[in-house]
Amino acid sequence: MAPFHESIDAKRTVIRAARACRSCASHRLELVLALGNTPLADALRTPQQLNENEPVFPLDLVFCHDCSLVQILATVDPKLLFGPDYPYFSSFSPTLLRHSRANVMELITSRQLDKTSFVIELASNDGYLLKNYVAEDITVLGIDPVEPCARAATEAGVPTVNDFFSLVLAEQLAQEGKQADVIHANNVLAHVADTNGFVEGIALLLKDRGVAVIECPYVRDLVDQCEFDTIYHEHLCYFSVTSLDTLFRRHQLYLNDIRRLEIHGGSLRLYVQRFEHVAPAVAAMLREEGEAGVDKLDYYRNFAGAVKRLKTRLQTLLGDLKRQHKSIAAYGAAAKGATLINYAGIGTETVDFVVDQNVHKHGKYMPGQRLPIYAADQLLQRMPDYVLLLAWNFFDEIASQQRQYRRQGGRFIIPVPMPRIV
Ligand code: DWN
Repeated sequence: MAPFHESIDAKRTVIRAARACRSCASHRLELVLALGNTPLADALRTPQQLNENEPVFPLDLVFCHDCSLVQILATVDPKLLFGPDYPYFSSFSPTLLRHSRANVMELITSRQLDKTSFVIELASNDGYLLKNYVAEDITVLGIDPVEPCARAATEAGVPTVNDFFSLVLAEQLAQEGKQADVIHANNVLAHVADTNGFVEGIALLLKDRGVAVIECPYVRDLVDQCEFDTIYHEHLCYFSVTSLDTLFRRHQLYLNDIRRLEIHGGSLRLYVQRFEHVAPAVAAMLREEGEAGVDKLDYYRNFAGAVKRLKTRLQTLLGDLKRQHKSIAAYGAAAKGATLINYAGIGTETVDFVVDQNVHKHGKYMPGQRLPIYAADQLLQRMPDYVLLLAWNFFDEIASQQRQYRRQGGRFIIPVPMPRIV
């Protein structure tokens, strides 16, 4: 494994190490899981960077005793996390495209959106979701800080502001009269350094009867399914309904409806509005969380142990296969994959290469372990005996796509919630 080095500027790029809750500012934070000094999960290495120092940052998951928000302590500069080399383009996941289109079409019907409506998406990526509104002649505005994503969206016909969403930008848009009937914010609320400013900005940009439709990973799936690999520096918060409800009410926003989703290993879809009209589904989930103790530290006490057991089981499984002289590759140069391989120390001595359909990742190397990344067709070309599924959240899609690999005897290793061969 390539040496980790505390890069000379690492300290300057941690913009917040204070031990205060990101939501309620409480100092009553308790450690749940320490994953150690870890490279940035989406900071793929180019061939030229292989001999350079790779910045690593502490990855410590803590629980707030006052508002029950689970979060990491370090905040890495967003400009470093979501710079021009950020490799994640949503449109490379067909499952995500279908999921997003269904969400849009349902909202167009349920909210009777038409040519007079206005829809904003925060972290709109490459226009993967908003393009569905454009096709229905509904006016949209994307906001995304990653220049290549914003460019791809604009080229796809989705007007996009290339910037981070913030309270300042929200104030500017509101002054321009750009309040929205619908605001989408998928997999971004957990990513922002200024959690309260982000939510306040949503409140400012929503029309009185508008709705913010927000998707984020659900902390119960993280804990119950041992999805520790979804912990990385881009994900600052790990939300429960309890912590979300507290956060929104602080800004006179109300979690009026909710859905549990399978996407990304288990997520929540939140329907947030400026008036209170809470559906029974929200009350039920809040009650269930209270009964399960999600708002208490005890609920998280066994998580670290479960993660360590998963790591040992995976290391043993892979070690046994290597002792049998089996060849192993991996599928999905995913951010979660970087957490998994670096925490479990899975390097090129075990995994020969990773494949991915995202062309922007080809020819690069996974952070830390520096596994080479190739196009997905290399699985059939090279026929490894086993493939560690780093993008396990898309198993159905990938298994279907790789039917021929499996027909020819290839087997997948699914790492969570417990490593198993299928
Ligand atoms: O929050 C985030 C989640 C939503 O997406 C971001 N901060 C970063 C990113 O996390 P991730 O990289 O773990 O997400 P995915 O979408 O689980 O990554 C899947 C990877 O697998 C992508 O690189 C695309 C690739 N893929 C593929 O090669 N073939 C995906 C599918 C469905 C496929 O068929």
